[in-house]
Amino acid sequence: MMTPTTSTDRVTGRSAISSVFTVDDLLSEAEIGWQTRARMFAEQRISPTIETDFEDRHFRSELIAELGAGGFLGMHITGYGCAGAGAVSYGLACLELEAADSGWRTFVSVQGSLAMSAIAKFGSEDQKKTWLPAMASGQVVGCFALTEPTGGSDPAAMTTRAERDGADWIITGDKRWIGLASLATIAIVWAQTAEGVRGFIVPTDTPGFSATPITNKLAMRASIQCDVQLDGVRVPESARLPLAEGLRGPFSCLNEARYGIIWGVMGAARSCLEVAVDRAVSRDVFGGPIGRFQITQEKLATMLLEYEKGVLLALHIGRKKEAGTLTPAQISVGKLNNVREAIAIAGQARSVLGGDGITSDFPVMRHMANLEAVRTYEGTDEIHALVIGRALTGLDAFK
Ligand code: TGC
Repeated sequence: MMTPTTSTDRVTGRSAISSVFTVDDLLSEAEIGWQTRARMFAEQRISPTIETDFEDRHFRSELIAELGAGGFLGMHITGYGCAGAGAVSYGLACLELEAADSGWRTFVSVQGSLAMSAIAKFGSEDQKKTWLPAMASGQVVGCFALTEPTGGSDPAAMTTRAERDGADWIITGDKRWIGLASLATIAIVWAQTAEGVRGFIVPTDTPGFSATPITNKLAMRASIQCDVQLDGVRVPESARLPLAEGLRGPFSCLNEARYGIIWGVMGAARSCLEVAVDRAVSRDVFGGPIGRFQITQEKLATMLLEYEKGVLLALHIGRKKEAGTLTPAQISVGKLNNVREAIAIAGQARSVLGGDGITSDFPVMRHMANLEAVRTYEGTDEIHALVIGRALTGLDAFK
């Protein structure tokens, strides 16, 4: 039986942080319950081995069924075996998982926000019944094949094509950075067709489908990202997502994943801040704890400010999502700000730790590396800045 290691400091971590800042009083009991369960899972099942998993490039797939049993896979989807939790509950779970490692929050994002959301939003009733319950339990893993090797920022330029051949479709093309593809049972593949972009549920054992893990990553080493080849992959019309028409389809799924990132990266930031506070009082320099120096305290205060603002921003965005009023530009505000500030917090934490900060004795360098990947996927800083710029000016500056 798992027991929580803390009972009163759910969002903010240790008491030194929560004594300055807590948002628990803005959360419901149900939300706190989801967060507590995610925290227990992260602390007890992910954290004990994460440094060696990261070092060894090892994704512990045996945890997938446990995440499913905990209700964390597609937890924001209602029906079809999914938990039907609110957006804030989902965000809090993302925060706790990413406090352990971005790779595990990414797994939950790819499975729930991308692959399962694509089916829930755009699938037929048959497709939902076939796939969603099995994906919610973790029995079936899905991946989301959108990005291509020439770059991920401009999906409108995708070269993967699906051509009609009688009652079937033949899909050909290359995808890159596709999370989980080598262990997935199905891939949601986005391809250009004569009628525009369409999505397909492709069983990964279909002849012509292959996935090769990218092994030379210096970030996200405890998770899997792949190159995918589709070489004349034949699927029936029943594999097409009937309600997905144009790029609005994959972009709607990216909105879901970007939302989870807004919360998740604050978990990585909290982990770094906790370590920095600990070391500020336990690491002696010039005859006493480094935390007695004003520069160190200024660093800790700056980290806390940005962490606190990031959590409040995530909560505000979460409430807007629950109200059904959240816009893509608001998601860009959250993703750009929170990833940027999480990276800054990790950098400040690293400096408080001195040379120890670059070792795996502490999680900080691992979080820093992971956050660089998170900064790049689901829309780079530059893309989100331009989405915000367009919302402010009405002018499109992408090309
Ligand atoms: P444009 O091409 O003109 O618009 C196409 C249609 O899409 C609509 N749209 C959106 N709909 C919902 N949510 C959004 N956020 C949307 N953004 C655009 C748009 O209204 C239009 O609809 P319609 O019906 O009029 O045709 O595109 P745009 O000018 O609106 O957007 C340009 C830009 C640069 C913002 C967009 O291309 C973009 O977001 N690029 C970044 C893509 C990105 O994030 N790629 C990384 C994905 S990460 C990944 O694939 C790996 S999966 C994770 C893993 O496996 O680990």
